[in-house]
Amino acid sequence: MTTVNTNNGSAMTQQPRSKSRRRPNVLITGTPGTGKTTLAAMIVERLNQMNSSEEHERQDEEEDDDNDVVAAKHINVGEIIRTYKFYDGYDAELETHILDEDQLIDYLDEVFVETLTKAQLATTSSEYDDDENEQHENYSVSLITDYHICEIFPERYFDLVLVLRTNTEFLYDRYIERNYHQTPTNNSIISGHNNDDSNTTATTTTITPVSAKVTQNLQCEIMNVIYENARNSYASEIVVELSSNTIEDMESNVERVVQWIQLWMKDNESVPS
Ligand code: DAT
Repeated sequence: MTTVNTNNGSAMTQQPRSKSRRRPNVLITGTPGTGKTTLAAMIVERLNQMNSSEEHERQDEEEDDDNDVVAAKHINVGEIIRTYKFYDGYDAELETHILDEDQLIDYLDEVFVETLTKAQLATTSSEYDDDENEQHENYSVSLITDYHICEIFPERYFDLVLVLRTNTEFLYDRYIERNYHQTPTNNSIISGHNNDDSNTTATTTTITPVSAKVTQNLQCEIMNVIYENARNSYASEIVVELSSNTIEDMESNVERVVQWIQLWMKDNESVPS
């Protein structure tokens, strides 16, 4: 069993091979703003860069045509929901759409099943000619999925579930940068209004209003909501918390996840499916 230590002292432990996957799938979850999308994109970029260099070395040796093989894909669930409008109403108080889970899972099932099926086809090489095999090889990818709700996905999708954790002071600053605090002007808190009869000059100080969404997200992080949901939805051995407060944390998380994926592949390559 292989273990990679994380930046908060916990460990990412190697689990037995999942079905016929040749590369592991990872879910990155956590409260909005903890860095899921950024981390997922960085992991995918790193894996594809590494894979591309290995491929070029191999092709140089074989004097083969240029043919980059993708090792990982980013499944940005929020973007998919927005693109295909998987909505089931709108919550005005939280200023957010309500997710249509059924439509989303139907869509993702196709992505995950198609990926697995094509990877399986690639392993039964005798049935296919070389060109076709090469195409199927392309589908032996790690799907790096990011979303703030983790309990809606079938367990079988993932080999590792990472829960990003961020101290609320960092999180609050990120929300301010994202303009999450902006609410209609009638919600603004105005103080220090100084107005007298002889002079119409007034001084006003506007205090940044905190929207319901910011409050809810900060509470969610304080109460460990997403970590608890992840622990209740997946085998506890595959759920790992990662600190995501600083750029250094982000870089070390990329390294550790990439290292974990490489070890997973090494440990599983000789195991029959
Ligand atoms: P999420 O996908 O969890 O909503 P994000 O990836 O969009 O979060 O990141 C939100 C912002 O925070 C974005 O401007 C990048 C920044 N950020 C993410 N992770 C960080 C980290 N570990 N340290 C500093 N900034 C980070």
